Amino acid sequence: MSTLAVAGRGDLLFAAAELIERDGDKVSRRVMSADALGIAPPELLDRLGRRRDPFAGLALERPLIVGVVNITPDSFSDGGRYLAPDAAIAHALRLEAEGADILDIGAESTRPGAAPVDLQEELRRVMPVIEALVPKVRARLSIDTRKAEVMQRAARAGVALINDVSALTHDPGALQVAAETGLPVVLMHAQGDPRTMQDDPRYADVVLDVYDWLAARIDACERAGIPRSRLIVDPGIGFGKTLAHNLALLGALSIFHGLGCPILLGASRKSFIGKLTGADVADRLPGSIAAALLGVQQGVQILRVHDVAATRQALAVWEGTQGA
Ligand code: HH2
Repeated sequence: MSTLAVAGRGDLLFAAAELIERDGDKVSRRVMSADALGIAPPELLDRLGRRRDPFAGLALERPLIVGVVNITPDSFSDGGRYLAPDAAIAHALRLEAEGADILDIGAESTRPGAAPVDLQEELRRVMPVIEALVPKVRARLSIDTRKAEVMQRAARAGVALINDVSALTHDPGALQVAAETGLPVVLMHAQGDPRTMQDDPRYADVVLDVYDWLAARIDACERAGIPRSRLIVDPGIGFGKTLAHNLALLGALSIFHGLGCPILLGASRKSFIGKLTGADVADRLPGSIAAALLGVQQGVQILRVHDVAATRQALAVWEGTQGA
């Protein structure tokens, strides 16, 4: 029996795949063995199978950990703890020591209901922390922002990655600025704006809608001069999604390999864990680890987490069993 090696990885072999075709409201699904996949569009097979290029000098053969640094008063899990620059810098250094490959620095909460932060305030929070960390850390720095000017200033200061939860749609200048920086970009799916996104999110088929939306964002980026090899996709767990939507996406993460980009998963401490278990945000580490492992099992290459040491340990056990 032949297997399909996904994303150029010898450890990510699928014996079967589901071929899904959508035409308006009509969706056809066929589960087929890897031998029979020749009938799938060649371009799709190429995207599924092609080895992912390293980004920011990081290879993607084993999962990478992004540690979250929130310089905000109101983030859903750690708001106010790292608002002072020294506290944010110390936290970032701790996450690096715990094994973070990337540190994602953000100064605007995008939790449900969060109010937007104005440009000057975002710059005032984020730039001193980036400037202090650039000469100090080996880990790559990522800027978590929706604003073109923040992207530009952070890029000049030495960040290696742009992470935009609006996939370069929020700020009309973001596509061009991101292209000019030459940096890799995380395109995250969100439905609606943080303030209202949880009001009544609806999809025809959440997995296919998120997939098609990300495919359209990749096209827009390519047209703006950002090649696919510089893009990372993220289904945006918790961003305009009900519990059922989040669970459907988590169960179908491997479909996003069809976009031909590395996949980032941000499930850490999110509300679906609370909804499933009743755990408060401070007690969601076990559920976060379960979600992270569900992701890497489906070939997710990048995990965005608050608890780096615990995730590192879980990955070490998972990786240990992979070669066994
Ligand atoms: N989630 C959050 C923020 N940024 N970026 C990506 N790519 N993917 C995510 O899932 C994601 C993200 C929300 O988490 P956090 O930063 O801890 O909270 P807040 O937005 O309240 O600051």
